[in-house]
Amino acid sequence: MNKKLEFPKGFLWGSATSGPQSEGRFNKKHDSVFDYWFDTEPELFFDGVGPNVASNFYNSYKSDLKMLNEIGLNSLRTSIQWTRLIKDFETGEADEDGVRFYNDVIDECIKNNMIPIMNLHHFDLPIELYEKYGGWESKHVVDLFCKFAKTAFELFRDRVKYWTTFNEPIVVVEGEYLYQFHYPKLVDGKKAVQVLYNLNLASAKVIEEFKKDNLDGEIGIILNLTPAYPRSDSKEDLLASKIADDFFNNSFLDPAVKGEFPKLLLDVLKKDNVLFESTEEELKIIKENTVDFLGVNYYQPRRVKAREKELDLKGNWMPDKYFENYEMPNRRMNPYRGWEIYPEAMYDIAINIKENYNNIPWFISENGMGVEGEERYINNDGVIEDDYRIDFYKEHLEFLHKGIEEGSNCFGYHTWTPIDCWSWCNAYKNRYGFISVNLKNQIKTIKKSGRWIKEVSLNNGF
Ligand code: BGP
Repeated sequence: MNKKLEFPKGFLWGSATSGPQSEGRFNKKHDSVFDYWFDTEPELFFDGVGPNVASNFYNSYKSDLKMLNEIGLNSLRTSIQWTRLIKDFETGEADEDGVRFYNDVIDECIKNNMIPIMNLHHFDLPIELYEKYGGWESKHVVDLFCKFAKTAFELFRDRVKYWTTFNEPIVVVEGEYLYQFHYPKLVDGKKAVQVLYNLNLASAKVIEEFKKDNLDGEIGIILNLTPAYPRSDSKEDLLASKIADDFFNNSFLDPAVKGEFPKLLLDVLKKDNVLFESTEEELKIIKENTVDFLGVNYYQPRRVKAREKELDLKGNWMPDKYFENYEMPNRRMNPYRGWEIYPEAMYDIAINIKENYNNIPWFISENGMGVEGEERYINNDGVIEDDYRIDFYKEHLEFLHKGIEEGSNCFGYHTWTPIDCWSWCNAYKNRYGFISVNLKNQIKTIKKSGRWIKEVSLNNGF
């Protein structure tokens, strides 16, 4: 029998969701870019399902949070929607119903013995701010985001002790400005780089705001790290992989933890004439306002080789100029999501943070496996037997544990996601939850993995 894996005392066992993916649009005074996109092009969303109802959390948070307590979670991350909390974006004035709702959610979390971790941005920019100012292209929007954050801190900081500024900010850059998987689906390298900078600036400014009051509590950022693995040890492949790592991971990781951008990335952007516009004062804010902790979302690695054929960019700029992705022979795949499964990366991430990022406190803030058609696995008692998900988690936890044993400062493991939720353009195609949702009647049922995580959380290991 395998030896029991024991995790550090006080380890967070939990799960993550977001406002736009769980709440539904009920009583929301403003629309986010995703609300707007769905209203204008519903055919782009799997089965035509949008964010209108999601998993109905706005109406069922009390019973949902009770269920999460029932499956043993001791912590939960969700996000406060800018479009729900704020009535007036220019002043940061709060909406009454938004305040009531998030107050209740926080209180219910605590009542159910779960530490709330509150995130401030999960791809849900208000559409008005895109239309009026160009969204994250604008530094005025950076300042409006700080006003929203300030309002949230004033209202909820007495009970919320862990905050994060952004979830996966690089996805905003990739989805909206490079690879066309989020609205407005532009392909514009120069704007992409400015947005990358502005998001870093926004995170640092919010941290500055948070630290002003000298109250207790900690603030971090959630980054999706997709470690780049080079095809070979050739000089060319290694350089390609380093540039990919710098663009997709370190462009946020370095400023967040060390207060500065990776040098190689700056050199490349300068050489190609696409460096962002910055001021001395802003760079000082970034330098001085680094995170207290890191959240790491890990799903898949990136396999990289040097470019074999030059890309025809037609005058545009793309980071892909410097590398190509390739398919690792014999790789394991999640066929539903099209992502490689490579649990070993959990260890590599743990050691990278330990050795190159001051061994900063960090936790896995998302890890999970989306599966289509889970009804196939319903047993006679009506429970989905998702053994594949349990195996996936176990394997990833084994490699995480190895990193912790070697001294990496990891304080928790959150899966994506507690209750099957709405996943952007994939809508409800792939299910990730410990708890399933019947979309016809919103009935929620604990899956086998929900029973499993309860044992793990109780035993602080498995
Ligand atoms: C992460 C996002 C989540 C969630 C998850 C699953 O990148 O932070 O919001 O959606 O991925 O991915 P997907 O929904 O694309 O299957």
